[in-house]
Amino acid sequence: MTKADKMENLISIGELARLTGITTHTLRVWEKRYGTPHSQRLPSGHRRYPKEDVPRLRAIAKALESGYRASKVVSGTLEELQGLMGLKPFIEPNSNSTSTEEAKVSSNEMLIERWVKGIHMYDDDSLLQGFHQQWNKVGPLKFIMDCAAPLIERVGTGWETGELTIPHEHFATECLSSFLTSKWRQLNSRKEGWTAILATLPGETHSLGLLMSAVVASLSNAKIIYLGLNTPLEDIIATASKNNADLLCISVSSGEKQDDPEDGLLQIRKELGKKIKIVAGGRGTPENLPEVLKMDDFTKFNDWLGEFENTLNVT
Ligand code: B12
Repeated sequence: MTKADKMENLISIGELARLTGITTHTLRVWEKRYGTPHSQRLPSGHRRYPKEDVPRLRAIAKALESGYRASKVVSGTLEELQGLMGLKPFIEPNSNSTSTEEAKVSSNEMLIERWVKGIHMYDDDSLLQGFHQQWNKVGPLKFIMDCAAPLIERVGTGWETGELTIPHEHFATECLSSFLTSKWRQLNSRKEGWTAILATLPGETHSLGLLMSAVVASLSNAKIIYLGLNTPLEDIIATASKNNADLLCISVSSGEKQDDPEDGLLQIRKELGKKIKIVAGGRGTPENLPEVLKMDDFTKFNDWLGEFENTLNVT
């Protein structure tokens, strides 16, 4: 390849930003922080990038949209990113039209109904395969928001109306629980960031809210200590203190058999140092507790985690 050919394959930072939707500022920050995308400098000092970087950076932009953190994806190869996200989102046309939105909603409803059919037939193979496919297609955050949460809701309604039995409900929650557990543990395999403890209060028997929180929290750099269901208050407090936790996440379902969540949360808040933030979610979470952040929406939780992480000064 001649020097002229090489130059023809190089583009400016502005052009790269235009082609990938990633701002020039972000591209510079990533190069400084992660060493990629790597630029060559012209004698004038201006940056030039190989055109071949465009598909990889588009894949990174897509992964960020799905909730992955920059630190997890910026250094990935195109193949790794495609594996992480599934190939399909990259070749789908970009459209914001109402009809596309409607089509998405109805196809999502059809998807949930297909899974409910799998639950009726106790077909765990097809259910788990469906979860994997959808996860790869839309990414973790959308999977939680658009698939897992609506499925749980739908199972709850099915149980209330008598369409689904208690064994169906147990079967569905077991399949989803094992799937979410394997996924958040995979995402959390890099255990070197700040520390988040995830737990439920004494008497809690519903775990899916906490598992979904674990998936979302795993998109950050946090090392997660997952205590799960029905944890005594003193153990939550001791674990958070001994491990210098930065964040404690509690999920409170609306199950009537648990101890009073307000008392539990107030006691934890009182005994933990103020440095440890507490976030609680789930429909049984009491309102307006001092210094307990109530948060139900996982997109907001994900955004909040990003901001919180910045205040901790970790990457
Ligand atoms: C799955 C399920 C079960 C499973 C739980 C399995 C498991 N491992 O979790 C099983 C079958 C065991 C079960 C048992 C029971 N259940 Co149940 N169950 C449900 C169901 C369908 C989902 C519950 C759930 O996981 N909710 C938690 C999350 C997913 O929902 P959420 O609270 O709205 O939270 C949202 C957000 O706030 C966010 N979120 C949650 N936590 C957190 C945390 C953070 C940090 C953040 C940021 C966000 C967040 O996530 C959700 C997103 O949509 C609900 C119906 C429903 N639609 O919720 C009934 C439901 C909770 N169960 C109910 C009942 C009554 C029971 C039983 C008492 C039934 C019985 N008679 O035996 C038993 C309890 C047994 C006991 N010993 O206590 C009732 C509670 C009613 C009430 N007000 O008390 C419900 C509402 C069903 C109903 N409509 O009557 N249940």
